[in-house]
Amino acid sequence: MARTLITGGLVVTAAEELEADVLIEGEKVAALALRGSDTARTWAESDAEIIDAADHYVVPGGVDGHTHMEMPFGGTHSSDTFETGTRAAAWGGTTTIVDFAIQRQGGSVRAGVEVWAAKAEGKCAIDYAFHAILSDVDDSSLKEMDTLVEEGITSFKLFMAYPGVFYSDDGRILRAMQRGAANGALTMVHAENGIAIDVLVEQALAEGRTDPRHHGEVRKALLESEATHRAIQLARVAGAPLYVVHVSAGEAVEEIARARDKGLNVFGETCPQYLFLSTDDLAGPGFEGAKYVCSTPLRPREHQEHLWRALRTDDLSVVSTDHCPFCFTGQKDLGLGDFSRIPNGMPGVEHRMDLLHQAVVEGRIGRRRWIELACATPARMFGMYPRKGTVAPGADADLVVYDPRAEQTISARTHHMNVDYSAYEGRDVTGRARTVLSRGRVIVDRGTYLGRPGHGSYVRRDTCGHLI
Ligand code: DUC
Ligand code: ZN
Ligand code: ZN
Ligand code: ZN
Repeated sequence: MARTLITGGLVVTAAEELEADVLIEGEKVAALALRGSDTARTWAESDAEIIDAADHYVVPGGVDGHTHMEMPFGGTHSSDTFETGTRAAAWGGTTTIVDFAIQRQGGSVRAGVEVWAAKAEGKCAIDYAFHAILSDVDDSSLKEMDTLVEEGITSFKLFMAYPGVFYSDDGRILRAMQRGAANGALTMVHAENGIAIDVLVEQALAEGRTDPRHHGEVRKALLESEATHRAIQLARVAGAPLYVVHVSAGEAVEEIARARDKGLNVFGETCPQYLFLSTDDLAGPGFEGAKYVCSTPLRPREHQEHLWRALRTDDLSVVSTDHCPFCFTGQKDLGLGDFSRIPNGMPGVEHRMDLLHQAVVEGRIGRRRWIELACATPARMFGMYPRKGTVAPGADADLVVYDPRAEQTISARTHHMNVDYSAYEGRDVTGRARTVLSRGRVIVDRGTYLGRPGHGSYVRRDTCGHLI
């Protein structure tokens, strides 16, 4: 079996920081040994291939629990395929994604999963798993939930937004939550009052308010917090754990914090775009704001401090990307003259680890919290821990040798995502993945891509019942 030794680095996990060497055997981490110990000296003299990590961190590969590769939306598809999107993720030190398989209205949940499995099969550079989106909750889809959970799809997303497309009413959401409470699945909710939003969209367009910035104005923070509150109460009634995706409004954070203070199994996720971007970007010149159209929308800058505080207090527990890229030319411009036709979503899978590391550099969060938010908690939340999300004997050797001092300027000219703009164009960040391993194989090293489509394998996830 191939043996690789990562020497000289500072191992950082959610739990600890250790000056330790990491021995990899095949696809797994075999053992850690403290620097200078007899064990470490014995390893150094063996025939293991050496990766020098002096002056670097050795961290678990990132786990991005929220991506949308090749997602159909508004007559087009998000522009990254599983091949291009997972390659870009690898460049940025992310080694596992969880994408969303969509049940079409009138179709079965399984049919949606099969479509997504076919898109991903043989294409991925890194490991991948699926959540299922329920767009049509009825007796047969509820039954399907049970079998899918047994097959490793252990989380289901419901939309309180997008009437006529993905939307579920409260009764359907309650039923799905009840089923999840019974079969151990985690219910995820897109919490925005889509019925009310559609009224405001119609009024805005009728009044000639058609620019991208109106996307943010109609999708009001109050309609996010109202839906968040409602989702929490429904989850309480069902006795189900709840995961609220892409939280952006301070008022929604307050709802989650209140629920958590009561001891409820309610968890919140946010994304880099809500931490680093704002309605100032959405109000950019001309049609530029379309680059920043996503849902939930970007908020006024003052919301950012609420999100950062919640990341420190654990009222928000995960940072994922909601990576859902659409090209500015040819896709976003479908909404010229009508913001409601701009495909919703932003690129981000490549830069999550670095943007969050920038928050470490700036003293907003600590190093271990960085790994907890980006690796360990998403792995645990979605039933993949400790196989993913940590550096420990028996874990998959998904590892990143991270250079905390490397300077980079984010730009569409140098990124690897298949999209013609960067939401962070020109932003300087300190820190970068130097060497990335996926299940023991080096897939990125010092600016060279060494991975291949199909190396990434499907991860069958455990239930999330342990959260209760
Ligand atoms: N929000 C987005 O911005 N894109 C995809 C779906 C979603 O809920
Ligand atoms: Zn959503
Ligand atoms: Zn609290
Ligand atoms: Zn999403």
